[in-house]
Amino acid sequence: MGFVDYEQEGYVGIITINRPKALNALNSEVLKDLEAVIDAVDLDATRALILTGAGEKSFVAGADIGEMSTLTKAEGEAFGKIGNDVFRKIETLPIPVIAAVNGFALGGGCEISMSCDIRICSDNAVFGQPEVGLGITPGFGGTQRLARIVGVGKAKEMIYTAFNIKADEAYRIGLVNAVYTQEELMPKAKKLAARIAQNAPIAVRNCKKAINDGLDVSMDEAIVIEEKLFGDCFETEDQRAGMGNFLEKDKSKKLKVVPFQNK
Ligand code: DAK
Repeated sequence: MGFVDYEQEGYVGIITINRPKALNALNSEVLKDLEAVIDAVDLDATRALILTGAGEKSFVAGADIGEMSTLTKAEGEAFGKIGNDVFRKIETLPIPVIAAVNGFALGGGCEISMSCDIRICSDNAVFGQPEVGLGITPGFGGTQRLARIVGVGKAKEMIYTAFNIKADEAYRIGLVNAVYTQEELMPKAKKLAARIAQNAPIAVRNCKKAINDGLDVSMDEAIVIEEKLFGDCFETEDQRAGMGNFLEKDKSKKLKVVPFQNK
């Protein structure tokens, strides 16, 4: 559809932002297409998503500066809301999302990668929050998510200076989990997604929810969230099959997780 492609490979869905002439910059049309593609994902048949950008140069080079340059305050707020809604949708999707960052991830590009659960990148990737150089603040969650991922000091340094960092530095500060060559990036992303998809889907979903929801509250409240989601796994076919396989002591037998079932 439009500026965003979707492919399904088994239990894994691959979303590609496809506007390479503008280095996959996010204008309102791209954001609307992205939202529609995410809304259309069959969550009963998909256990992990990969988000990437078309072409060899850029993941997402930020929000569309041309479109933003003429916005009024009210339009800027409306544009920010479309972006924030989509990013939050990615962050709170029940299934894990892997950002396969294949080049520039600047401004809104860095921010969208941070709304994903896991980031891996190619060795030509460049991350940064250049907004203060454009007279704005990172407005798609950058001031919030970067500090949570890399720590307050490093986030403030990156945001205040607007310096970009390369893949090796992104790895060093924990912004990405791994760096691969460009050729290796998608196969590695698919392998990681397939590994996640092999596991019990209800348990994986509950882990995502426990981690995300727990980070927003005190440890006492977080432990209660964890307890509920732990208990929720019991009596599922996944739990019975997973534990049953272990107890049968039959190592030749693979874990037979059942397809996700809406309870
Ligand atoms: N927007 C629009 N077009 C872009 C773009 C962008 N962010 N980035 C690149 N392009 C376009 C270029 O204009 C160029 O188009 P043509 O001239 O060919 O028509 C084409 O992509 C190729 O780019 P370059 O010719 O510049 O390619 P180079 O290899 O020389 O440079 C670059 C690549 C990534 C270093 C450079 O393009 C660049 O600096 N791009 C801008 C990066 C940037 O500053 N990104 C942050 C944007 S600010 C908000 C919420 C969020 C945000 C804003 C508001 N609210 C809550 C309201 C987010 C803001 C941002 O993301």
